Amino acid sequence: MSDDLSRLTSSAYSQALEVIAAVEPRIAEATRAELADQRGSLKLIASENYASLAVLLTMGTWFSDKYAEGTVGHRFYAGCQNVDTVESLAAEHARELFGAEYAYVQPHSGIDANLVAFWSILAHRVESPALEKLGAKNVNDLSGADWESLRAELGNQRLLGMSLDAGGHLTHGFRPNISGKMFHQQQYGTDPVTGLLDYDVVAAKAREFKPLILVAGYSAYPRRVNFATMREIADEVGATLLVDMAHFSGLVAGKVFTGDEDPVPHAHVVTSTTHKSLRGPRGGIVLATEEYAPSVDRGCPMVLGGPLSHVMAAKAVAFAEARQPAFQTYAQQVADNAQSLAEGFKRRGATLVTDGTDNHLVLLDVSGYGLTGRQAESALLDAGIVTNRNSVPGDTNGAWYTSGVRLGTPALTTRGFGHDEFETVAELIVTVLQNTEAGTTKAGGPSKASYVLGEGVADKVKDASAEMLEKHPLYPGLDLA
Ligand code: DSN
Repeated sequence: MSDDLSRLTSSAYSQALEVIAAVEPRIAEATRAELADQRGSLKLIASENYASLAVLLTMGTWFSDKYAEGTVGHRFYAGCQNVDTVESLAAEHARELFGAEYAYVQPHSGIDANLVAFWSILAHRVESPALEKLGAKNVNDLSGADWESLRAELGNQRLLGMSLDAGGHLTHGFRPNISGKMFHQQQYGTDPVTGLLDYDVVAAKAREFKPLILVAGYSAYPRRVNFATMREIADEVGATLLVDMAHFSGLVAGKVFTGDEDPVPHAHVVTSTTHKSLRGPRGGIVLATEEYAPSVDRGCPMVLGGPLSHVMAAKAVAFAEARQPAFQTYAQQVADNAQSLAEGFKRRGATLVTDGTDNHLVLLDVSGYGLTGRQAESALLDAGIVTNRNSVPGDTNGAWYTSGVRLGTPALTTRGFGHDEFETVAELIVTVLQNTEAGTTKAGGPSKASYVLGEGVADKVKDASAEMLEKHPLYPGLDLA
């Protein structure tokens, strides 16, 4: 951004915050504080990033005020001509970016995108054939008995996905999530020794369970997936392959994952968030083949509330950014930096799930330091390092305390961190963990939450981070002082 534009943007933000402060000063204050916190800490949450100012600014407009349930040219409200422009453009950019036959840009989040995908697959694979058999045009034409039998059939389908502790997402059939309640679900894990996906085991499970939907994709698996093989497995058992690429869509867009590692040519339906490695606004998308397009298109109002038109506009801006060659350089750097981080840990004797990474994230098993994930996460936060605790395969500490910490490189790569900085990040994290001890409960027993961080460690680590953070400022030129 040129100096002139930076000055204008700073001034625009300062004035906008004054407008907000005139109504609710505490929100203006929290907004300033959030920028200061994000600027002053090492953000290593694998699912977070920093969207560009163009993306952020696009979200703050009057498109927020418009209702537009339905689809382009087919709305349940009048006056949607400008929303149509926005939605068409966002979908066009998404199709071009990912080489997809069809793109649906309305989902408000990744969970919403997965719900749209589930119901579109159910509509296409179960509802439509049932209606055809009964000679009905839509469900309203069905008699009470036929409707009840269709409802029972819709509720009797099977889904096979990756288990949460192996790195799958809670929407991939985890029992406490709606996906685990909507479907008869089973899950596949990873090899107990290597921590890697074993496609023969997935295939054997699929043959035995015969799912309607095979879900591939992950939130905390530090490796790439062969989607061509997953499609072969799906085809063999008659399943629809749904890939949730929420975490790694930036690496797909940036052409780091190509061929068998690119889900789009292999899956029937692909879902994603738009704010993680893809670096757009918070939201979701669904990509699909022409075959599934009509049922995905029914996402709103079947599953979703009215589209967030201001966010769809920001998606269009973010996708336009991701179509630039610079995004490919960024995505490659995200993967290279994850390698540097993993190597830095390994040299310092840390234990990594799967012994490394080949995507954007590293899953550190902290049990060797005598800590739970929760204790490690809290101690790191004290030292200005923002991470999230995460289960590791076979975790005995459960999903609340966990035994791991998940670390991702997308955000700090956006700030310009490279190999040397991630080497230092590994060093700082290991320093914190080596200097943290598990605490005790009030009654004096072992605690999974409390911890004691060695004196002076947090300040030492913060000083070392400050040097790197100052060298790679967040939103350089944006001065809100
Ligand atoms: N919250 C996202 C993540 O951190 O992976 C997924 O729900």
